[in-house]
Amino acid sequence: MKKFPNDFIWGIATSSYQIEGATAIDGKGPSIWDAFSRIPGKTHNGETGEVACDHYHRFKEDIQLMKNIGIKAYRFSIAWSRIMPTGKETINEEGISFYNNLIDTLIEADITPWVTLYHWDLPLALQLEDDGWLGDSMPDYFAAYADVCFERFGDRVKNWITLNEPWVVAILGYGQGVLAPGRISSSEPYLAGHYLILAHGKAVNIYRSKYKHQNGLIGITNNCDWREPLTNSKEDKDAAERALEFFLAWFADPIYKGDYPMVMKERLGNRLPVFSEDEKEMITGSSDFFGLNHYTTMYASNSNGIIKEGSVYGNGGISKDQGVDLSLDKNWNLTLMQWAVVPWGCKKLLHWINERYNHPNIYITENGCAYADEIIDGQVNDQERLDFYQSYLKVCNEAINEGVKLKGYFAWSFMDNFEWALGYEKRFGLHYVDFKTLERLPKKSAYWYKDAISKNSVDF
Ligand code: PNW
Repeated sequence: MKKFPNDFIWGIATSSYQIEGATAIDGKGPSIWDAFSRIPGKTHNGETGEVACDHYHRFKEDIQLMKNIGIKAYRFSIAWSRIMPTGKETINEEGISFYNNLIDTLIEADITPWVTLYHWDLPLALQLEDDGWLGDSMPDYFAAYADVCFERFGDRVKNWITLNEPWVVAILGYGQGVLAPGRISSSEPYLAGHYLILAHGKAVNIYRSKYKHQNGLIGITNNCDWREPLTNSKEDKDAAERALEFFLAWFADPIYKGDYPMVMKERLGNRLPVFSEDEKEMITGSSDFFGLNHYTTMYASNSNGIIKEGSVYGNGGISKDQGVDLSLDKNWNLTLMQWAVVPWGCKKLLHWINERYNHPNIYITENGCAYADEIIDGQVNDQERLDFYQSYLKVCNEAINEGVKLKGYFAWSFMDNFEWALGYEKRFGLHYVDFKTLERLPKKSAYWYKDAISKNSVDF
């Protein structure tokens, strides 16, 4: 019972802007994150991803570290502007070579590449020329970029994720303005979300029609926290359900059922765009698996829109639109992100997805935690992170035994990296990075993860 299925995928994840560095060499064009992070006040201490972990130059060493802990799958993202400097047409062969070398080195190390096409680093030219995700031409530009990736890398890459967390792009990038491009609006998130879904749909359409012979899988990764009703009242139960619909069903319903949840249509009126019949047909069933990034849980109660934040990012979405108040239990342990450690919330969310979307294959494409790690006597004794992984993987194991088709798990993250607006202070890695020398050091949790992988179990 405590073992994972034999084909369970044990992975680890990163993203391009958070680790690569080398932001302006070998022909790479600027992205919105290069621009945004240079605006004074937008990131912690003015930090940027200019050097980050310098993975661009150290990827071989990094793959060796992955190999050392027995990682079977590595999820990374492609920096769109590294291979298409303006986001359109012109291809930068030096950028293509970098990802070719990365992919080849992974395969030699017996590590399966899982490639995310878009993890937030939009080519700056597309922001300036086409209004970024508010532009109606974006789905076509994204699909054309995806086409280049399938053509150049698809002979070796068999697992594709179109978009990472469209909710974050829409809400934090276009609603709260805390992430690039930094816009603040109560209607733009829903427009951006709409074009993100269509972009995903178009890319999948190209993959399935033009690259069928590559025999790969393609899907999308959405993020969602669990929302637990604060009380047993019908109002609070409805509020928790509504919060999950505004969070996850916003993106997953169109992809699994062809349209936005009714509650969003009712509450948002004309701020929520409408899919045409052709678009509905294109997006329905457009994900081969359910990619889920999950970090935390909050209580939800019915409200008239008073915003109580429980997170450094404000992961509530637009509270007024939902009529939901969020809160934390004071007994819950918090990570450095102020995200509560609530493993049972993860299990409830897995069951919610299993039921609402008709038992899809699920991959947790991110789960992890930030703590203030320090090197003491040459070691990082991150017991809290180890406990976090053990407790979350334990409920994953239980969910599998209860019938949830959870097929794999990717720890966030392989190494400490640039945590967006929060800079380098929030350490999520299984490997410690000294951002002065760029030396990497496996933490205690990395050795634990290695054991879990080798025993295919978390109870030992
Ligand atoms: C994810 N929220 O971001 C991203 O995919 C990673 O790039 C990031 O490093 C990691 O999680 C940790 O933050 C999120 O507010 C950002 O709910 C914000 C939220 C969720 C995920």
